[in-house]
Amino acid sequence: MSSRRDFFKFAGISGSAVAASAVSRVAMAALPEPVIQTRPDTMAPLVPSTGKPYNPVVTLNGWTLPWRMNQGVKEFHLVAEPVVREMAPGFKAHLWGYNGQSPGPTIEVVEGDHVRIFVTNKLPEHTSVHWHGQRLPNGMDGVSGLTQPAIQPGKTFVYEFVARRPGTFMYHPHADEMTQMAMGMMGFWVTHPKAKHPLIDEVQRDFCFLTNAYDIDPGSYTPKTMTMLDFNLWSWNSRIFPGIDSLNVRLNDKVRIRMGNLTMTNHPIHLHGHEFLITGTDGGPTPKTTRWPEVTTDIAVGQMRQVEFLADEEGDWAFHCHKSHHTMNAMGHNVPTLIGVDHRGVAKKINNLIPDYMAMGERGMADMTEMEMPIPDNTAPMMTGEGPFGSVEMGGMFSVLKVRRDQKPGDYRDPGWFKHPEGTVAHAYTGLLAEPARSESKGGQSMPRAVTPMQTIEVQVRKPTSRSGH
Ligand SMILES: [Cu+2]
Repeated sequence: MSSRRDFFKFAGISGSAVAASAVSRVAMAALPEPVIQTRPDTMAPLVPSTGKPYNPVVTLNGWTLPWRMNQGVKEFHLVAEPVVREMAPGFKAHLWGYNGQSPGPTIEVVEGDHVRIFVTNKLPEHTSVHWHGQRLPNGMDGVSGLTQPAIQPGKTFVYEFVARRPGTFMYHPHADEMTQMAMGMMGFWVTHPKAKHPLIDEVQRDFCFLTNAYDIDPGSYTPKTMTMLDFNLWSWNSRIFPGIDSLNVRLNDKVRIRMGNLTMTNHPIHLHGHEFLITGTDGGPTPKTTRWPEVTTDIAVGQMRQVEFLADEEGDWAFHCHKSHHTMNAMGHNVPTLIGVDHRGVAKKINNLIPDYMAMGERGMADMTEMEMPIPDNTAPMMTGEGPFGSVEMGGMFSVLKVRRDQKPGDYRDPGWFKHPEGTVAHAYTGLLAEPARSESKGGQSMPRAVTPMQTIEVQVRKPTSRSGH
């Protein structure tokens, strides 16, 4: 865990690094020191030491950007730059981000705050920052070409506005968006209410993260930015399971999770063991009359969702995107389904030619996690994560909500795996097995069986190939 003092220690190092770049030392002197984070860990919430008090958020595998008060104005300094992000232990990606990480740091302010954000561009191309969901003067909206000239490499721009409404927001470039978002440029923004708000409850734990996606070939480091839909890494805050930290809470904590989607597809985010309410969107807190219980909420592209629940069930509860391909890491999709196909003979023949060849999937894909298949360097295994009962067979957008009775107040370190009370874990049945009864009812609403046996039809599907083939 890094403290505020550590942040400024980093700032000292990074300050000189920035000054050495294209931005002149004189110009930088008037700006707040840029604070750089070098670690992908979930940092402790940044408790405000200046400005109005609030309950800070926990950014999953991320951190909050410190600010300085300058005559009543909250000043932040974002540095857009190439970064190396560890997406999971043993797997690093060369991304673009802000202040040393992708995503950039979370910005936390209070409703009514006068905010000034300096944005220094250390990318090889121009950029801008759009403050998604904010009420602000049109010229501060960050759409390059439309509301401002783009920020050229080496230049610093200033954005300034009053955070007018409380809620859950994000920021991202509005310049060469396709490239810059595919490279990981984005960040979270939370505006806390200035006083007790009728639609914003106090919570003990307030988490936030962005969903993002990358297409990085196994063994390589840089995302393919032309990919439109077929990404191979589905991440939360540029981390993939088992690299995503668990969400640790105390039994009976009121918990809020804020999520934003900056990928190219929707994500139905699903929580086990609890029901939640949608208490906010990027449009603000939802009216109480619109809230109903759910266990999955679909977050469309460009949307934000804020969910809340009482963590009143102890255990290790899975929390993940419900698109099963989004809980897998890098894999090829152009392979046929081999379930039920006995291809052992073929595998043996291929093995004679290619010793490392592995025939996969005749009993499903789970075998993949058990076999030690050789993979190129710097590649995340397809499905991984070791749990107390074996492989979790998950990757990508997957984490665990850990609800513990004995979590000490104020201590939200990972408590390890849940110790299940005796007799509360599903187990192998060892008694006698009766033949399952097959329903063959002739009455009621069941369809009568055909008198003559139906003709067996074999379906052959052939892919259209060249015209001469048919
Ligand atoms: Cu998903």
